[in-house]
Amino acid sequence: MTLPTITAFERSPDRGRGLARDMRVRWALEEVGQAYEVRLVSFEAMKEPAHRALHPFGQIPTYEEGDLALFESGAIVFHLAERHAGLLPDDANARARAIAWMFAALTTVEPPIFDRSIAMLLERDRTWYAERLPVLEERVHARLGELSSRLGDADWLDAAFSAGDLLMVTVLRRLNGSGLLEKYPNLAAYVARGEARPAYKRAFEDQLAVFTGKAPTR
Ligand code: GTB
Repeated sequence: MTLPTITAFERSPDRGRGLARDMRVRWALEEVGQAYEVRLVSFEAMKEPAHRALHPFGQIPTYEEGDLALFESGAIVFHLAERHAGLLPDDANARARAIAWMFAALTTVEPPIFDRSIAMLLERDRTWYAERLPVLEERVHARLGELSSRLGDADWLDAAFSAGDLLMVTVLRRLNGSGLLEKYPNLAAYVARGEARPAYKRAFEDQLAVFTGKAPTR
């Protein structure tokens, strides 16, 4: 049987820290127990017509399964969650709430976190950088404070771990080591809880192996 194939960076700029968005797809595949193959693509190849036929914006990750080709990490995770058990609850209302958390992760929490990262990565030499950074950090704090209040002392955003938590943890991970997440101990513990899941660890090791050139552990 042909396995689904995802694409990932041939050389990820994060040096194997699992910050590129193939990580969330790998994690979802591991959570549902679906074996997969990875095709590594260079920055040049991503912009070639062959890859753009899969991904209109010339990016990773993509997902191919039989005659289905998907792009957008959120859509891929949602597809996996719909086709396999383990990432969305059976109860219709709980399922709808988990999907709401998927959207919240990608459209409410990720944008300010991503904007801050991009500024730090690409805009440090701009004259307005010193003024802009605190504004961006304040936006991140606003979202973290709200999320922290909602999570409280619960383990996961709703009753059980779901695709909503998977996406939220991958989004918050980008703040690891920034000092921002650490101001919200329940969120830091939430991220650590996600990272402690066996499926997460397998996905992380596999993407790290691309960077180190070492064979994955299994
Ligand atoms: N909305 C799309 C999705 O969710 O799938 C966004 C996909 C996307 O941003 N892909 C990035 C990409 O292909 C990789 S993940 N970029 C190449 C390009 O646009 O030419 C973003 C990313 C890149 C690098 C790091 N890093 O090194 O830390 C982290 C995240």
